[in-house]
Amino acid sequence: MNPLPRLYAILDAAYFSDAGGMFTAAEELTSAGCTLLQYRNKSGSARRMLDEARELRARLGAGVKLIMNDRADLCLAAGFDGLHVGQDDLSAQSARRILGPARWLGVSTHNPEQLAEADQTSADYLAIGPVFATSSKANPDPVVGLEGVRRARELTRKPLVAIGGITRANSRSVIDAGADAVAVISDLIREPRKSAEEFLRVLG
Ligand code: 3NM
Repeated sequence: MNPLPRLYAILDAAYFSDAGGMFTAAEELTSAGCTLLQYRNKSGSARRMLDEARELRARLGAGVKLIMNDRADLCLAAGFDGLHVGQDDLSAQSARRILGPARWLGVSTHNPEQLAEADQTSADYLAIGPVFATSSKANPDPVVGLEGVRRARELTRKPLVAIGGITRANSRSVIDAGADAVAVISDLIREPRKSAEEFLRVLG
């Protein structure tokens, strides 16, 4: 896989009152220069998720990498570039069997043990979090802090994505602690274009 861009935007359907708002946000993010987006929808039906994912694929150029959260079937059906799985989703091995070798596979981890285990899989990148307190995830794991990012960096040579409570104000410290990229939900929502531009400026 190519090196990860520094900014990994997550479009969480729960933050948008309608799909149109999410599509507009996606277009603003990509026009600001964001090239990696994840579609996350923890409550929608499969049919609705596929419709929304296909619309994102159709609207965003081929230069934008689209990652599906959790659902390998919808990743393939929507023509997405990769899949992101958590600790309670398909295992990396099962996901890889469905995805094939070319699509990206990311795995969420929340402590050194999970990270070391995921490092042994065919995952293309690993995520560590929550780095800081977050209100975007139900029942988040304990905060790992910048120290958790440093520790994760020591444990893997795979590209490392930090997630959880990351903002324009603290993102540089997360990269300096060893993350290759930051994944962000809430600090991109209010003004997607402006926020993405500012993230890319501080992370550049
Ligand atoms: N996963 P925000 S934290 C989706 O720890 C997600 O793996 C996490 O949202 C993890 O940028 C998180 O608004 C929420 O804090 C990230």
